Amino acid sequence: MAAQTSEITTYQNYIGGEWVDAASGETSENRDPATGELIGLFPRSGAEDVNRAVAAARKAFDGWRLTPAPKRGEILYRVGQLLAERKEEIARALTREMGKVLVEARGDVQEGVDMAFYMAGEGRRLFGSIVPSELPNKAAYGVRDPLGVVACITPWNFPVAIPSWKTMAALIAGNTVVLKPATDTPNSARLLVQVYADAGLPPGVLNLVCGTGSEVGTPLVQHPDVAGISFTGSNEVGREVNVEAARQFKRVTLELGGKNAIIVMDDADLELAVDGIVWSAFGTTGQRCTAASRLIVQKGVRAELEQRLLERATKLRLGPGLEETTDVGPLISRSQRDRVHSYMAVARDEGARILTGGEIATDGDLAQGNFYTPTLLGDVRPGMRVEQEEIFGPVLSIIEVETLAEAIAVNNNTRYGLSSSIFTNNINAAQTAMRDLTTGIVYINAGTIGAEIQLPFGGTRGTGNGHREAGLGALEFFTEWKAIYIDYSGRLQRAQIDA
Ligand code: UN1
Repeated sequence: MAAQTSEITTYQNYIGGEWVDAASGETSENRDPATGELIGLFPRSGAEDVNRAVAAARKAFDGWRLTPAPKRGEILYRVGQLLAERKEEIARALTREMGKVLVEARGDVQEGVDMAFYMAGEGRRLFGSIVPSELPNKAAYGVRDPLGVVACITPWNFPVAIPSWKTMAALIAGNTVVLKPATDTPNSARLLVQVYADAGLPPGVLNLVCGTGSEVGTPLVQHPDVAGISFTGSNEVGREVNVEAARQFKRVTLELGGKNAIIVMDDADLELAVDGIVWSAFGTTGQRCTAASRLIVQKGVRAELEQRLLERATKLRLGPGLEETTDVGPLISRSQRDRVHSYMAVARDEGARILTGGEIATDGDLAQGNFYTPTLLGDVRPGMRVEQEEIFGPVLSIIEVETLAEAIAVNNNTRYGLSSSIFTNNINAAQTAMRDLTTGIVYINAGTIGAEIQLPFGGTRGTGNGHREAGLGALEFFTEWKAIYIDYSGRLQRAQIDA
């Protein structure tokens, strides 16, 4: 599975139940975003590896499809147990590779555990539908069939949770899988795949191919034997995936980010709101699709809330996620850090004010990593780029509004629609918000992050293409309905024609 030279470990793909090098023998470096240290070398795979993985998944499909779903579920239960046992070890590796603070990395793995148990239970349900026939002595029911071989293309910000969401839902439904993890986080995916292998998943049912989007993702999406694609990542790449897949009428689910807002009304519990805002805006260094990057605040409490946030934001401690004292870890990469920073000039040009932060953090050891100071932007108005574009960093834009109706309109007016929240103690305002906020997820008196796996996850508008992950929504995506009619009358009965 891994070859160790003096210090550098070289890791492999997992195809047909075996750990193997990329066909080309090439590798790419994987570095710790907090320290710049080399974690290991991972396969730089290409079309040849994709072909092998898809062939292995195709070969395994009939065996897996015909394995009773409760038995598939038993393997997922073991996956859940092993993930729970290895939680600390995997969380540490995840933090080292992705940067999020350890307490959040544990949550990331826990989300995999939760999904394993949830989907394992679905192995004894996978409900279809039984309906009466319009004709006598005839039965009618609908069952769920797997799609076949599916591709799961996953991002770096939830390197265990999101591969778990996708693969577990796909597998319980009887699909076989090729998993392509983000180039920045192959190690977390490798550890997850090892858990599957140790839990007894048959060879070829789940395959891991590491590499870039253009070298692995594209041939995977284009492969004629891949029936469905579940993709989480950027808007731009999601569009390409969708267009490519459309050429072959493939089913695609896309999760492409957000520009999520927290609304705070004059009557809100401000202390609670501050906790929710800091957690949602700066947790995971703002690198969640669900992160709050806008605060829409009613006029009466704007100044006070801003002041309280300023106090909290300036106290946040930057550092490696493995250190207990760290509140905010690094950004994933230099290029991401620079991209976040480029928004400061944009903000200034448009007339926003940097209340705190707005700088690349370079004090002492921070210079080795990709750290960015938690940033509050004041005087932001609807329509500004910092109010509309996903920044994916620790940057919160503060927008003042007069009324609930205005707050809801500002929230809804972006190209994304993933998560939103409102802090209020007015039941009518909360009820109105639940009805009128047009995001896929809505929170009352909580921040925008922290969705639980038993409900559908996803959003409206540019956040996706209408599908949902997690909960039962995931099974809708990973199964094909088959309607079955059984005529036991012994004669020809014509629907719609015979009385
Ligand atoms: C993501 O950022 O893509 O709701 C996933 C949350 C997490 C999942 C986020 N449970 O914040």
